[in-house]
Amino acid sequence: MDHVPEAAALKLLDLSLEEVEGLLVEGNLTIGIVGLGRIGLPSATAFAQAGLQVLASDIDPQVVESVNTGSSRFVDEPGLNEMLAEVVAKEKLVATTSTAAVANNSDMIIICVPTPIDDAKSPDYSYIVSAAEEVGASLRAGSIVVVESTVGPGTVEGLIKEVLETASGMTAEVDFGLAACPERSDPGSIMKNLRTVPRLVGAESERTGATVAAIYESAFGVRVVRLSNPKTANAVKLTENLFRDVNIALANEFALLFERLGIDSLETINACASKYNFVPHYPGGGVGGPCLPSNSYYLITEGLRAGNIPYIVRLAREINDRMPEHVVELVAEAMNEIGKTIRGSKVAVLGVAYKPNIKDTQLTPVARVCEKLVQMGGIIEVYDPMFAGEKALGYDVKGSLEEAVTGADCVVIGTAHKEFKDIDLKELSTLVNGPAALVDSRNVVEPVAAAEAGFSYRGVGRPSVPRKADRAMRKERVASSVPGL
Ligand code: SAJ
Repeated sequence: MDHVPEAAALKLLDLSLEEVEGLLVEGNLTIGIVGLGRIGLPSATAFAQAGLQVLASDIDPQVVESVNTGSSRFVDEPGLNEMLAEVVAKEKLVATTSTAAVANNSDMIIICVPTPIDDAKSPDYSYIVSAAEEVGASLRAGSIVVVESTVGPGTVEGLIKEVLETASGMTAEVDFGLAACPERSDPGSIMKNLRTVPRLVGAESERTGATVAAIYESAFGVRVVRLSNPKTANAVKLTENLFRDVNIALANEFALLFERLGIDSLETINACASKYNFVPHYPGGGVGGPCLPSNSYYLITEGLRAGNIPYIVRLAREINDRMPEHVVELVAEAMNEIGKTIRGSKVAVLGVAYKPNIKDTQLTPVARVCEKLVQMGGIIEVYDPMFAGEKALGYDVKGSLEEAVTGADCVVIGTAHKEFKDIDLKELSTLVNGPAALVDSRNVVEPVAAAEAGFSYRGVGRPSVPRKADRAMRKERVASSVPGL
C-alpha cells in the first residue's frame, strides 16, 4: 500500500495572490502530478526540489516503485536522477498508483499523461479522459487542475472540463480552477528547460491564471506568458511545433529536388542561414518523437470540425512521413552502383533513436527504414550507443559499432549520435565487405570523404560523388573511346 501524506485542506482557488505567495515561500503547497513519464517525472522532481510537497501517480506499479526508490528510467536526462534521489530521500516527492489519492490531497493537480494519435491519425484522448475522470471523482473543492499534456485547441475548456465537472459534480471556476500550461520541453534537456523556457498559462478565469502563473514562476524561476484562455495556450504549443514540422518538410522537399540537381542542401541551408531572417531546418530520414509526428493531427482534427483544413500542415506530414522510404531508395541506388542488391545483403543500421543522444525510439522513422529493408530481403544488424547490448525496435542491438559493421554490404546512418560524428571512414572501409555502400540519412559524413574512402555513397539532400575506383574506370573508358586521348 502506498504511503500518501495527507495535505491540510486548503482552497487554493479562493486565496489572494499574496496568500499564495506566502504559501510558496513556506513550501506549504501540495502539487499533484498525474503521469510519471518523460514530462511528469522531471516536473514532479523539479517542483519537489523547489521545496513544495509533491504527490504523483502513475498507472504502472513498476514506475511508482522505482520512483519511490529514487531512480528513474530516463538515463538521458542530465540532472534528473540525482535530483530525484535527493527529493525522494527528503520525502518531498511521493509516488502512488492512486490518482484518487493525488486528487484528494493536492492543491494543484497537473495532468501529464500521453496524448498519442491512433492508427487513423486521430488524437487518442483516452488516457487524458480517464485521468480527468479519476481526478474529478476525488477532486476537493477549491483545487486547481492544470493540463500539461498536448491537446487540440478547445479540448481543455471542452472535453476535459466536461469530464471533470461530470465526475466531480462541481463547476469549473466556481468550485475548482482549470488551466492549460502545455509542456514545452526538449527531451534530453528537460531539467534545464524547466528553469529556462517561459511557460504558457491560459486559464478559464483571471484568478486561476494568476495563481497558476505565480506557482510556476516561483517554483521554476521562469517567465510565464499569460494567454487569454486554455485554447490559445494550446494553439501556441501547436503553432511552435508545427512551424518546426512544416519547415523540416520544406527542407525535405528541397532535399529531394537538390539531389537530382546535384546541389548540396546542407551547403545551401547553411548559406541561407547567413541571412537575418532565415531559420535553418535540416532534411533527414523523417521526423520522429512523441511530439512532431502527432501534433499536426490535433490541429487537423479541430480544423475538420471547424470546416477549415490546414493544408500545408497536412502536406508537411505526408512529405516527412515519406522520408524513410526515400532512405531505402537511396540504399537500393547506392548498392546497385556497386552491383549489389538489398536482398541477401547485410545492412548495418547505425542509430535507431528518434533523435541524437536520446534513449528513445518513439515513432522513430528508422523503424520504417528497418522494416522496409527486411521486407526487401536485407539482413539487418543494428547498433545504437544508447541501447548497446539491449533490445531496440525488436532487434538485438550490437555491443559496438565495429561488431555491427563488420562484413556489412551497406552501412545506413539512422541517427546523428555524437559517436557517429567521429567515425573514421577509412577504418570503416576496412571492416565492411567492400565494395560497400554508405547511406547517410542525417548528414553526418561528408560526401567527398565517403567516396574517397571507397564507399558508394548516398545522403539525403546531398549530391552523390563517384568513388575513386569508378572515377578511374570512367576515365579509362573515355580514354579508350576518344581517339587521340
Ligand atoms: N528533425 C529533422 N530536421 C531538423 C530537426 C529535427 O529532420 O532540422 C527531426 C529529428 O531527427 C527528429 C524529429 O525531427 O526525428 C523531432 O526533432 P526535435 O528536435 O523537434 O525533437 P523533439 O520532438 O524531441 O522535441 C521537440 C523540441 N525540440 C527542440 O527543442 C529542439 C521542441 O520543439 C518541443 O518543445 C518538444 O518537441 C515538445 O515536447 O513538444
